[in-house]
Amino acid sequence: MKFAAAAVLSLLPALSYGHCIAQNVRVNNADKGAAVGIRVPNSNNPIQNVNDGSFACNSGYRSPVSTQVIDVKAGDKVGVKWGHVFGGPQMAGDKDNPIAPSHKGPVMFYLAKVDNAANAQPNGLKWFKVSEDGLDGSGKWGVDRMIAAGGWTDFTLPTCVAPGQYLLRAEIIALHSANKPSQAQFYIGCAQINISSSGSKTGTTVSFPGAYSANDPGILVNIYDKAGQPNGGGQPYKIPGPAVMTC
Ligand SMILES: *[C@@H]1O[C@H](CO)[C@@H](O)[C@H](O)[C@H]1NC(C)=O
Ligand SMILES: [Cu+2]
Repeated sequence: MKFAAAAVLSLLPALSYGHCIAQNVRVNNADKGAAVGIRVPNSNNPIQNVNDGSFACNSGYRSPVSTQVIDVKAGDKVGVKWGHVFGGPQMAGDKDNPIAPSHKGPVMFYLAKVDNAANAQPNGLKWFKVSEDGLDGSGKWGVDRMIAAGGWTDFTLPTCVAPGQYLLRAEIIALHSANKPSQAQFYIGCAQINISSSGSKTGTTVSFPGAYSANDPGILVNIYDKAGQPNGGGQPYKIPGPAVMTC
């Protein structure tokens, strides 16, 4: 019994956090497979410092990192799958898969042009936003829609985006404790994609780290109403970062 109790106790911290990991890519709903064309961190712990040196693409990847670059066309629906741990659930019936439902917040995608997506270093790149999904009028968040979709977050690649190789940065911010400084949780993963397109555009570019401040209104924020419901309290939610590019 002693051993069993200790084993249960040692599981508790992992169970109570309910974090997540970006781990698959799909194109027009075709799943490319686990850790294919995406750099998957070993740990599901969030980054909480907006100036963290790994804020662009996370760090501590599962080995070997995929050398695949996924072909996509402008106008395609591109998705990233999130799970509580690598593979999805941590155990049978895991209620924190794909992420703990408490972890309300926005979902975003950014692109950065690179020479070779298979081995591009994520730091020092110029990122532009291609998608964002925050709080809707019914009090539902991007994370709620991610959970409803079984961990998938998809967006449509703008038809006017310039062709070439890119890192695709998928990001979720969990805001359940974000009323206190440095308690917003950033989950980040980068996919390796090759865009074919007749377009020539990018959006307003920013740096990671650098684009966000710890006290941005979408990062230091109380998302609860007076009754404790995580619906934004009737206030619109200001998604961090630049505007989504337009064609
Ligand atoms: C990227 O896509 C173009 C157009 O389809 C193709 O010619 C090129 O070989 C691809 N590059 C990589 C690295 O996949
Ligand atoms: Cu968490």
